[in-house]
Amino acid sequence: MRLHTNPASPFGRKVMVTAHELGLADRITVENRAVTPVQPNEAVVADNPLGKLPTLVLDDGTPLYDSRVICEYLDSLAGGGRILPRDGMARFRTFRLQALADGMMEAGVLTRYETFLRPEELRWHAWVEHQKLKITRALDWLEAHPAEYRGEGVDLGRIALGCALGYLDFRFGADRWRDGRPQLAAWFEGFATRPSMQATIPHQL
Ligand SMILES: N[C@@H](CCC(=O)N[C@@H](CS)C(=O)NCC(=O)O)C(=O)O
Repeated sequence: MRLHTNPASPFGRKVMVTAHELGLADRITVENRAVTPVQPNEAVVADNPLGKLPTLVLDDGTPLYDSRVICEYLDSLAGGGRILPRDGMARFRTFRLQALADGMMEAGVLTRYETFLRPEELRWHAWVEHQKLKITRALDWLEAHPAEYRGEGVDLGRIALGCALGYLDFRFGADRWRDGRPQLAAWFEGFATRPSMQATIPHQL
């Protein structure tokens, strides 16, 4: 399998952390790509009309996207039920935590595009402020609901959350998300030591 990704992408990291946790990382050839919404990469577009990372290409040439689909595929390849409870509310709580973490990553990536990529004179400050407020509200909710992510083992919700918090450290360290959030900070301190997280620390290409 080939993975179009980038070491700075939190969604790409989610896929690679999942692959490491499932013992599948050595079956994936990483193809690092530089993409932005205004600079698509031809090789990525050939496999995914949206031009987004991550995109996985199976050995028979079938492309899979987005990160949620890829992570579910990897779980099924590893036998199923490894990082996603098979049924019951536990399954939907895991999906919900993933959705919350993905939303934080999305708000972070959009903020990054708006503040880094968009020409200064075209920037919309209120829009950035409201993307950041999404992240703040999500962090506050997580601090108030530690039972949603604490506990033994690893699942897709926790993987996504680890990648979202790692992305905040990588791109928005000055915002100090740990301040006033000791439960979440303590959880991340432990989760970040997992070999899967250590093997995928974000960096610029
Ligand atoms: N929902 C997608 C989000 C992926 C995403 O936003 N990827 C960014 C990189 S972190 C991207 O490819 N941006 C380029 C673009 O939007 O054209 C997923 O879960 O994979």
